[in-house]
Amino acid sequence: MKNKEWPKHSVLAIAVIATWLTTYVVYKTAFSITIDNALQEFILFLNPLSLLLFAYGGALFFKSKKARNRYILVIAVLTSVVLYGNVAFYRFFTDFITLPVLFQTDNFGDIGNSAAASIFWTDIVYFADIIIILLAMRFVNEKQTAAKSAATHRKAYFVLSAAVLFFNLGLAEAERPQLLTRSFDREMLVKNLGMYNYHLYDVYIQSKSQAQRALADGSELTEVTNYVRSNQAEPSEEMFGAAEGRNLIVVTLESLQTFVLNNEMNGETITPFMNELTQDEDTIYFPNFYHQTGLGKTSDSEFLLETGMYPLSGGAVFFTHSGNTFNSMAEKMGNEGYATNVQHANTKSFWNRDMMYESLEIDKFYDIQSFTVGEGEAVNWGMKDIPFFEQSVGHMSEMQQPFYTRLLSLTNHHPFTLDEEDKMIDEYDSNSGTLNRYFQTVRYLDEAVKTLFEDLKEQGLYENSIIVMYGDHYGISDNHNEAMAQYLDKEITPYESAQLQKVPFFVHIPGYEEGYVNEEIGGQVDMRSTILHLMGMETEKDIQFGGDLFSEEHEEFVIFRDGRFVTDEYVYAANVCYDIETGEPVEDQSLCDPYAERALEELQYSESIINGDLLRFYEEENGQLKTLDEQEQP
Ligand code: GP9
Ligand code: MN
Repeated sequence: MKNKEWPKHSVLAIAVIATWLTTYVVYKTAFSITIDNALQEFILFLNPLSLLLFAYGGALFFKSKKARNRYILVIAVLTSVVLYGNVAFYRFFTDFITLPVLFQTDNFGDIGNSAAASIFWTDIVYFADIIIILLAMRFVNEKQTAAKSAATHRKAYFVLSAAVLFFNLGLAEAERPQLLTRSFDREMLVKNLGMYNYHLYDVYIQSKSQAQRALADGSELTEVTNYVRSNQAEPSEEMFGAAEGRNLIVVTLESLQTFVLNNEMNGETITPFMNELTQDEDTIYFPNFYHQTGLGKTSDSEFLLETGMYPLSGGAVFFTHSGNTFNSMAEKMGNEGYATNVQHANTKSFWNRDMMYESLEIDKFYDIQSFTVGEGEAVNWGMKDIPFFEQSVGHMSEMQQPFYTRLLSLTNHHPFTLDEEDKMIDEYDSNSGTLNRYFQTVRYLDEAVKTLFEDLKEQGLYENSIIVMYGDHYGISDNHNEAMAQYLDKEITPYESAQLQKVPFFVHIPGYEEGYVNEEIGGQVDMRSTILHLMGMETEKDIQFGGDLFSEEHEEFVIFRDGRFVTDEYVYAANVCYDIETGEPVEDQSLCDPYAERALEELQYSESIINGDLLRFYEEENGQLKTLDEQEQP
């Protein structure tokens, strides 16, 4: 081999290929990454390449072979450390490393210990690329001219690397639209961008939020607190404490919009059980309730519920600010002796829930690992709602009481597919398969809610609980307006589209007996104070933007995350001020101006709290700003 002359840059090429293949083999052996089709497999295979080309490409700038080899080795070691670090971490946490886990000091002990326990000498195979590279450096005899390369060659090399990167990003976008703006899930990021690009992206996201945090000093809070105080609504005397001491069960109804309730599709009832609930003597049903989520979808609705603050306009706050201090509903319930948890049959890293739930002080997360998915019990995104609810109730019967548990349903999720045996009504017939199938999955969700109520009764958990249910966000986007217009038999104007953002909100208190339909206009930001007051807990010292829907002083003013809003008189959408009754633009368009200004102001206050992590400067017990020495050091 010594005598044979290898082409220029052979060592570089070998290094790129060796680390690329090692990474792919590690993907396939050390992690369980779900692959559904050949394209996903191809993206997974391709994704380490772009970063490796760039990183190893630095070698083209070295004059001496020795220095160049040293550089290549440094890159090989760095990439191996990143890769292997994730392998060891994954063994214990079934998740990929994200910067905040390394910096959360209370995590540190855990990580150190468990990482150490997860290291075996056979792991040397994960460093196979380094061994190959060392051998190449020793035995590959490159042409003598193989020193620094010409500038034009280098240029071509980096253009090619960029092309690989964009090709990869293009495929990722096709496979998972809005991956970067929404950052769904670490597994999905690794799967589509690759381990190395994912870490760069993670560093970018985290440092951006850290920089904003570092600039805040708490003084901004005075203004925010004044605003919040001046808009506060006194709890309703009648409803305050109506569910005191009971277990609290909050059910997130995936993608459920209000338009399907008390409605028919080709003569068939879509939600028979929930329709009954709207008329039930133990239920207060809110038909004029809107979702306020942004790109973070379900996770944004959870954020609204737990914090009474608005999510962010870009990206999911669950991802970007999971290290913040919050004063969540779970924390308050926990302080009153409640066991708090969330149940959701999905991977725990989806929406970064595993990290965010710690910050929200939710005691326990029953993720997919806590459920047994039997034969035929999975469809679409995972476990079907009926067995999911059944097992969730099983968990409840083991919980310390009183508990606050949240159930996140999943079957009624885009693309709304079902097994034949679960289809209880026909498809609709329009040009949108999505809308056509939606009615069937909604019907299934309705059935699942019915079984949930039955299961709770069977387990003796019903009487002593309060069940709150809300739709998390729209299921049918504006892309299906034509089909929607056909179904609703009216044109979908911006006004109608805003009205379609209504999601159901139910408050069900067994034994209440005075149920009614509450026409109050409200939104998800109101859930926190509404529920806490029902549980008999004060919120007057809390920093939150919503108000108690039962309060006389509740203001009918719902601000959407994208700046649209609804009041008792107007609907503001697409920069037009509509009359809420007629759906026609009002003559004097300036009537919406004062609200538009306030909507913006309120969203900005909420955003400033999140970006500056301002609640770390706030003492929720006494409603005061923390003095300088009480403030934790950043
Ligand atoms: C995923 C589930 C659905 O865990 O919450 O998320 P979505 O896409 O609706 O935000
Ligand atoms: Mn959702």
